[in-house]
Amino acid sequence: MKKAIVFLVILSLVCFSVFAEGTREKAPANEKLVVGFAQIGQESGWRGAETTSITFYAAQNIDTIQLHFADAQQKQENQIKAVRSFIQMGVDVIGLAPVVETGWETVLKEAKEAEIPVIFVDRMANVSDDLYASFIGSDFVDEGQKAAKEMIRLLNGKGNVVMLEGTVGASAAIDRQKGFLEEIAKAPGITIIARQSGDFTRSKGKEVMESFLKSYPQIDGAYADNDDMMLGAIEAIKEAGKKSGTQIKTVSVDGVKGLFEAMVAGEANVTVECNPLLGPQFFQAAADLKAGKSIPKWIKSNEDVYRQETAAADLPTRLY
Ligand code: GYE
Repeated sequence: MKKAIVFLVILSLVCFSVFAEGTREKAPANEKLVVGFAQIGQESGWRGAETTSITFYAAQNIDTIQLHFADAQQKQENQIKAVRSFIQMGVDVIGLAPVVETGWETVLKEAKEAEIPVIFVDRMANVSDDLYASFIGSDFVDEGQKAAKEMIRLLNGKGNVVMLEGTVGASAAIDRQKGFLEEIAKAPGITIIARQSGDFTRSKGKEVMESFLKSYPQIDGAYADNDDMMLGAIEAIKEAGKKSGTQIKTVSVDGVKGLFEAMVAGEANVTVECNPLLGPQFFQAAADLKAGKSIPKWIKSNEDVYRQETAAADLPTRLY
């Protein structure tokens, strides 16, 4: 609720900057960096942190940045519409967090024809190099590998593991699973007994875990492509009368505060960090592109692994 209010306040500041055009003293419109951002939705705490990072940065730099922000409610068709509207507006740069990897060629060719560079933020799309300027985000395969190493350690290389998977077709889900499965295969004593998508949300994570618990009497470990699904899964485990963090070990990705709280409570074991605070890097890259500078094709985030043992000390330092 508090997060939603903060988000609305920031959004209204950004909208104000858009609607206040012409009424305030400012640099001529063409001197401002005009950016369109096609966000996925509000499916997770991570996503909320990313949106706040972007809208807050724009609000803080209202004299030099004009942001048009669209929330696609997790639907690719809405993101495509948003990108098209940014092209029509003639923005300087488009930021796109592609909900899934495929299906972007047509709209990205339209952006290219209009000579508007596109930066992928946090998720990748499966397109040729000439259709995007840069990808700002994490190495998801590496995150999956780190998660698997933690799971192998927690289970001493032995046991039944279930996987709660992110949105089907999303790069963050596909690559984390790839890394996780590659690495977990190195522990022949571990069996993946079930895999299902919980669409990166807490409510679906809970539903998926409920069905796993009904079907499989012996689950030793649960891996989730994001913390929100794990938080839902933890509720399901508790309601089923089992103990997460001890009877069922947990490893998930993101590093949101809620998961640190669950670790402090002894109900979760590990989170692999994925940094959502991409606003500053995104606007810097957009400004560089507007200034005609070249930027790296992949601007990578630095990330850590956090365990239950240090969670209480780490929690106050967490920014999202
Ligand atoms: O891990 C998840 C979110 O694309 C990296 O999307 C992002 C993922 C993140 O919904 O929580």
